[in-house]
Amino acid sequence: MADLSRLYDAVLNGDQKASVAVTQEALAEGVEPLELISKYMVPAMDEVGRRFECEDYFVPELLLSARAMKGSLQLLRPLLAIQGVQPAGRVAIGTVKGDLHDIGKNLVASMLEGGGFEVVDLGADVAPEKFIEAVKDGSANIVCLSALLTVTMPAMRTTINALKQAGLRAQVKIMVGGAPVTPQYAEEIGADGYSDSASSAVALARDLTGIARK
Ligand code: B12
Repeated sequence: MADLSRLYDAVLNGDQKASVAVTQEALAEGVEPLELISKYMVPAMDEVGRRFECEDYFVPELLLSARAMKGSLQLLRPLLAIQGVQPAGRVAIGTVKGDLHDIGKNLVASMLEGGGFEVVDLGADVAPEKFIEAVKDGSANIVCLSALLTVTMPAMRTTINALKQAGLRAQVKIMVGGAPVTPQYAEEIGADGYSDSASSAVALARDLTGIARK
């Protein structure tokens, strides 16, 4: 049986080779992808954040940990998607302008795909106009906004206001999330919903689109 604490250590130490190897081993042994993400990878990133805060880690360490996390997620992402389900809705997702953090956003995108939603991933540092275009082009009925920095949270409000000004607000549900975002903030900026994790994001998207929870 693979020692899964090695996955935690690999992400914490920014060792992509090790994180990919343990992920492969664990999958071969039938460990659930979600267990790897929620019990080992996300807690490791939380610890990375704590170390960064007390200046034990600096930006290069953050980058290495992010790279290790992404290496494993690349293997897990396809497994989070389930087959043969009618699209439950179309989602346009992105990290807001000025913000480069995309790990949480990618996780939410994968989980929504796994939950049967069609997802258009606009990437990170996404200007409001790009969300508007995506809603117009692909008639997304859900827009998901992610922000990890307190200084980029206001870009969520700007994006929502831009959708209003473009006359598109009524046709989409808007979900927001990211570590510094709170339910109160979501309400204040006029979003339809907030969730603090990728798995609860699926339940929220289902609630907002009127699809019964599974
Ligand atoms: C990795 C990382 C980086 C990497 C990002 C790599 C990448 N490709 O994403 C790099 C090195 C680039 C980086 C840069 C910076 N970072 Co940084 N970073 C982090 C770190 C350690 C982890 C973030 C992460 O990936 N978490 C794991 C994921 C899974 O969690 P998550 O993003 O919160 O997502 C979950 C939920 O929030 C939710 N969710 C997320 N989005 C959405 C969206 C919707 C719609 C919903 C419903 C849910 C949802 O679901 C997700 C999955 O469960 C955090 C610390 C932390 N613990 O958060 C700091 C942190 C976010 N960074 C910080 C800072 C200060 C910076 C820099 C300014 C550093 C610098 N001096 O240059 C730059 C800013 C660059 C920029 N313009 O964006 C601060 C932010 C402080 C603040 N409150 O503003 C933090 C909190 C570190 C700290 N403790 O000080 N960073």
